[in-house]
Amino acid sequence: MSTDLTPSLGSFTRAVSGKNTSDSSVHDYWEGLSALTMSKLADNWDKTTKKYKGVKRASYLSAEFLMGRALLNNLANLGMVDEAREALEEYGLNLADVLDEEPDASLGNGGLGRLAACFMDSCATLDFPVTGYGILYRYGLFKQSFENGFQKESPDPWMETGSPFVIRREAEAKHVKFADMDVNAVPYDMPITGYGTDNVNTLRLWKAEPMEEFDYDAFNSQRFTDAIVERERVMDLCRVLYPNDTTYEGKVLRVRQQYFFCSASLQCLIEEHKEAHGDIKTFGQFNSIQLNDTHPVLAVPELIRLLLDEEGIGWEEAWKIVTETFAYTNHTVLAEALETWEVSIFMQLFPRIFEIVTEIDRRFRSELAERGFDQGKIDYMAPLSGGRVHMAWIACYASFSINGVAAIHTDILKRDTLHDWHDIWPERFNNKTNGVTPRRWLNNCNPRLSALLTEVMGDDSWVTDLDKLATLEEKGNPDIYRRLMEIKKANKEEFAAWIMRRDGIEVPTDAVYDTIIKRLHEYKRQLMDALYILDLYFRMKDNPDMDVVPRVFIFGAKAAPGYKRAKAIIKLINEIANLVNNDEAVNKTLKVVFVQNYNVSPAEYIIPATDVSEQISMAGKEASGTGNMKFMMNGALTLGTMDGATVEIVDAVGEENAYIFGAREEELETIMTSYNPREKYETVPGLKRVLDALVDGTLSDGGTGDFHDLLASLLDGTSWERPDVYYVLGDFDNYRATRDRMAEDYRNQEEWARKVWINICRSGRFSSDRTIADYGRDIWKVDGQPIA
Ligand code: AZC
Repeated sequence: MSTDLTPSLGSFTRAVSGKNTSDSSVHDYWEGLSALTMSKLADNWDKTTKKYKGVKRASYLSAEFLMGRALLNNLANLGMVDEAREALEEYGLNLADVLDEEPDASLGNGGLGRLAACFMDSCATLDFPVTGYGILYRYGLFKQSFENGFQKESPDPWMETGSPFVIRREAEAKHVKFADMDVNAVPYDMPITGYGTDNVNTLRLWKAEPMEEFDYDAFNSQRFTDAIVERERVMDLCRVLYPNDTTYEGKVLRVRQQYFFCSASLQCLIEEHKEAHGDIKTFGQFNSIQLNDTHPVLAVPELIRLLLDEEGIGWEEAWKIVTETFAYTNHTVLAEALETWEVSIFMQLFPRIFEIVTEIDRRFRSELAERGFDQGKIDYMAPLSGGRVHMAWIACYASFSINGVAAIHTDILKRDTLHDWHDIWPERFNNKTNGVTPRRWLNNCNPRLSALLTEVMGDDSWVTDLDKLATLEEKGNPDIYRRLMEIKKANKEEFAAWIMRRDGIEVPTDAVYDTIIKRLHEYKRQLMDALYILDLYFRMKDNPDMDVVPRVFIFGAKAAPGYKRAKAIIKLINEIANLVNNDEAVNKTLKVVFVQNYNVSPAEYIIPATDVSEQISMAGKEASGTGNMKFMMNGALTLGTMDGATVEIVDAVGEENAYIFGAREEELETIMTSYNPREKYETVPGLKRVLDALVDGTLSDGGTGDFHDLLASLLDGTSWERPDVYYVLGDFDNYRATRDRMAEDYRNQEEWARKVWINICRSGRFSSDRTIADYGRDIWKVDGQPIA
């Protein structure tokens, strides 16, 4: 049957391929369908953009937006999925294959960047006048592959030939000046469609270009290469996303990137504000700017600069506007992530900004002195101290709101990381527990479960009101439980087919899928997960009759290229996978799968298929986590520590519907003062054997010495670090017992499914719609502005 879309899909595909439809490739169809989708949203996008210019609005400044793929999300929001599927079938194609042609937009490292993407989705769905501002990186996060079990990085050129979902807006370019170069900042806009609304919001990503296409003087005077080199230097600015979510390399370039997108975004906001309201002095009444961690904090001195130097207003007035405008979100308590920069970088790149920071510092110091603070405290908290600029302190001083991303995290900020700030300005502090969008992370990635929820509810209103799932809980019955397990099984089959297609790996589907997917970090303790698997392997070898519930252990993780120990852990997991998967005595029961190049779109296959969600960070270290929420919505049970938002998940479902283990945050400080990992090594049954396997020839690190170092980090520490700072060996025994118990519980399918149902039905509060409604009401003071 021919549908409405068939002829236009043909036209768009011909237009992008320059071929007839039968010679067009699957990729051409992806581009054609994407272009067709853009044509459907264009008018509403334009309308929305115009509407937002006149109202109280918010801007989300973020160095990272981990958007993933756009086509399915846009089709779903436009209600076009079925039509698109049918139209493609007319041309002999299936939708899944076409969707798989789209490269992920990986303009982010991990949680922080993906959160920004979920927020964009919720803002659009709530009709909130919120625009995202970031950087159009040419290369997103590196592509990961495994060579001999070692991580190898290669570039990820995600839009080398353009992207159908990114529109260049040449006419709105801005001029960003550095002491040593002038840059043309060209905005590239991405439409952000919402679900059940006509509004289309915008994510604006800035690209750095030379001011002139070419330096003709240089060219004419034979300095041809100089002209090229200068061009490349400017293009370098946006070339790459720094592949590290806690510490930073390439400092000068990193600071340049930060200033670049902050300046361009602010120029744009000021211009639009003046157009709509005339008076620059009301800027703060019409604009809230959320600083996504410290990366965009240069927006603070830059706004002052623009107000002083371009708008001609005085310092007092400018500072007032600043403090009405900015709000700061902290995403981690890891000390190494609080950015500080050598003052020399500021002096070299932008002396005027340095002058302004110096003045902020002077005023801050005198304000604190007036409040009676001693010099030591003032020096510690000042924006400028020890020859460095402290970005987090600038953020805390300038912002009217400071928030953490889960209740426990905000408590730790108040009590510990930012307690001096909390002492002075307690009213600025608030918690905004993270959330994830139920469109991408349930409705689109898990159509089977979504159909069941819609059927039981009688409509799909849960997609935009996830709290409604709570009303389904009492409808749980053996039939629903059986269907939940069938859906999970079907999702496992889909995952298995995908990983076979993608990496040629075979996985059984009649097993517990037990998953850990997140950036590789010692505090996240993927190592503890790996040690468990090795221990289970040895136990099974010792007891051939041991009755073990079949398990597939899934890993997905990238390590920062310079993070040696994290890379050693990747190699270790791959070695354990080798050992287990190739041993006939266990490989009918256990399978270890390390998914290469973990990213947004692999997560969309992995999460719906997973039974067990591993959230095993050392308590107090994971600010929130958002994977934990995605798993919960998709019916995985949490195996975790009381950390981040897992605490709130347990609060929602009850400890009896989750598997919680390990030392608590409040006891760890005391525990760690007398902790001796060697004692665990000697006394916890099985632990010695597992740890010895790292260095006794059972597992090979390819002669690098990496496993030796790994073991030493657990048992001996280094000159700069105590042993086992993340308490891996301390929590191991409890983790093992809990994980074993969990696997045993899986045997009772109906009881398991009942817990799954409770988890799904109580996941409402982890929708990013709830989070964004909280930001909108408490921080930004914005309302829905529907265009229709
Ligand atoms: C992450 C946190 O580690 C994670 O717990 C949280 O869920 C996420 O932010 C979103 O708030 N942090 C980062 O990705 N990066 C930095 C620099 O904190």
